Amino acid sequence: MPKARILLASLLVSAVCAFAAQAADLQVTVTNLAGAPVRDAVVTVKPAVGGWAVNSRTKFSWDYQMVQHNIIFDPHVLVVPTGAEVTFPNRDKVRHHVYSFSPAKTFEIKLYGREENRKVVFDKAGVVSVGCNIHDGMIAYVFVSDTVHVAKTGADGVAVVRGLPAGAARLAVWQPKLRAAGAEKVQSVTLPAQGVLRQTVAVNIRP
Ligand SMILES: [Cu+2]
Repeated sequence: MPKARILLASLLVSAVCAFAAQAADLQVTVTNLAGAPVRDAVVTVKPAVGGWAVNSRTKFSWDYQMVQHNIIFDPHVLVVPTGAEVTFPNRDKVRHHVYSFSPAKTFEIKLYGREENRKVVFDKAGVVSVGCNIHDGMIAYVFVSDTVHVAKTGADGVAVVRGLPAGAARLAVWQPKLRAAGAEKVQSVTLPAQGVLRQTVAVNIRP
């Protein structure tokens, strides 16, 4: 290999390494207007340059599962990558009839009983509202994400999105009770080359 090409190759390697090393984490605290933490808010970050879309090898670290127990769906908000297969196990003694009319995924799992498991593939990005035909109070959401840069807030209102490239990005916070178009609040953010950027987003939440 000519020397110039070796040099170019090693420069490329170091450029890739530098890119990999230069990644920041974004820690978002979501609160309501009174400053109290908001759980089940989904934080999505879309960098203007770079970032990763989900693909068939994407695997989030949690189960793609929405359990029914005590006549509720658990979790209330489930985040999955586009294309994920979600199971809906029934752990109740009563039967449920799970459905959605959402454009991102319209489906119906007809009456099924205890310890029975059903699967649905979520092939389109978007928010899918899930209900039960028998129990009106049962409601949950499958947030189908086309980006890997996504996280959900816990009871402390905190979500951390890791491994983000430096520069301008679009930060979106979605929560089912958020008072805004699409139940989403969007703002721009500038990510550092490394370290943790902490951001608080206050949202108007319906009681
Ligand atoms: Cu039910």
